[in-house]
Amino acid sequence: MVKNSVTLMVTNTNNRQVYTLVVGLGLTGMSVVRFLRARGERVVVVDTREVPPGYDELKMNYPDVELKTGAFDEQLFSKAKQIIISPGIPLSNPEIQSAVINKIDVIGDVELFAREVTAPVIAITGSNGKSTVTTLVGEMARKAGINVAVGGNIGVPVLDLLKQNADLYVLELSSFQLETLYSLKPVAATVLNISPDHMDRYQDISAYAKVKQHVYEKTGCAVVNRDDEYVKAMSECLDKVTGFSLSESAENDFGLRIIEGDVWLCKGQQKLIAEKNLKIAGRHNTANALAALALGEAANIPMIAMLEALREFSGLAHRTQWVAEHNDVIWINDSKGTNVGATLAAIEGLNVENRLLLIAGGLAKDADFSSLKNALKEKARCLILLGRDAKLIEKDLNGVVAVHYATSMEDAVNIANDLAESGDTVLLSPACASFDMFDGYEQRGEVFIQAVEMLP
Ligand code: UMA
Ligand code: ADP
Repeated sequence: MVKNSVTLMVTNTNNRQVYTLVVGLGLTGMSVVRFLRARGERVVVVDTREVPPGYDELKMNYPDVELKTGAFDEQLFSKAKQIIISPGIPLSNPEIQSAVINKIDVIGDVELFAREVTAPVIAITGSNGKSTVTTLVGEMARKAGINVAVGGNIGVPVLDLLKQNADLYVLELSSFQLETLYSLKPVAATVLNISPDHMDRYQDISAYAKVKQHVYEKTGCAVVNRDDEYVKAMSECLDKVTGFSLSESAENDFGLRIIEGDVWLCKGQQKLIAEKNLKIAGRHNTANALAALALGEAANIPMIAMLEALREFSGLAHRTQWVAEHNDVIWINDSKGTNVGATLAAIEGLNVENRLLLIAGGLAKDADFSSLKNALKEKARCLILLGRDAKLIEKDLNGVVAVHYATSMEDAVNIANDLAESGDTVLLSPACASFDMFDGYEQRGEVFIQAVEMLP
């Protein structure tokens, strides 16, 4: 059991305490503590979790930093000189709301980063494809010999990147992070696409899209998905725009052209690389490649290096990752498919008419699964559901495909193995978050892979 510890603090003349309040002690909160303590600032940390993830590190390395766990104490919020909020805490939280009313600066870690960074930044958001594009742009820069740092929502908190003293920063930003970011001026920024996600945190998809749009506000070049209605609407009032599309490329945009029977990624009329020479599969990944090229060009990464990186990049683990071929059945791990749009893209990227067995389910985040109906009708033989919200998925799909229930990932894999016939493909793409059964999507994917490897 952790002991809550708050001591009496010195107040300044405004009756405000001279401390910064760090809300949340996960990856972000811990990086904020490191950053602020390195500047000698006084820091108090709060977290509703009894034993937050950063607990041991804080006690070991910063024994002087006060930590209060459990229910938030409004007094600590209203007396802070500044509040740095972790992305997992919504701004609608009542203690945060009253701090805002009291005119206390409430910002996120990325805002602190933005106030500090001097090198150019590329900012990437969207509902799906963020990590793929962020990694790819990082690889492109590396190929060009640029001292680049890659992080953000992808895993390394942005403040930790500053130590690398990079010449270019490539950041994946979530909508949660964008809610508390005000002064970042990215050399290039993109909203890759918008489809429903985190509907348990936003009122509706428009509210969610509006937060994502924020990334374009101060950018030197807005990279815009011309195929996405939400993103297209965002671009109407922007100055410097480069588009990308899976249709024929307009003058200075990135797009596709068919040249002598092959599909080419092009800039305007200029052909860059044939789609068949990409290692990442599926049209959604071609869109990701086009977005990465547009972002890289805006940041002056040489085209030759970008194309070399594209030829080599084979994608990230847990994203439509080929796992095995077993008894003439192909097994694919798309554990990072954590919302309906991602799962739809994964299914559509497979050439499996009526030969698909989909394993899905977990935490639905208030999603509506009915947009999977057509793809499942066309491609799937059956659906194997697991996790807390499995029943909600079946309800939304309204009998469009046969449903089986599994009690664990191992059970799901065994059921799929029993049902699969020669030539079938089994895809794990849950369309849900994993935290009801796993530590995260990585663990869910690993358990799936292990279960497939154990098959007789
Ligand atoms: N939490 C509490 N009480 C608290 C603080 C947090 O219950 O006082 C809960 C949150 O509700 C959340 C969890 O703890 O469920 C983690 O929240 P956090 O803000 O402490 O998270 P960090 O460990 O700082 O990780 C965050 C991102 N997590 C979230 O936005 C939820 C990580 O993205 C990111 O890699 C990391 O910062 C570094 O920038 C993860 C994520 O799931 C991968 N992101 C969402 C997504 O991609 O869909 C947005
Ligand atoms: P994010 O970081 O936004 O979650 P990832 O690059 O990790 O995105 O990909 C997560 C999943 O989203 C993939 O497994 C795939 O199913 C799907 N996906 C990837 N790129 C796209 C895209 N451009 N459009 C739609 N879905 C995509």
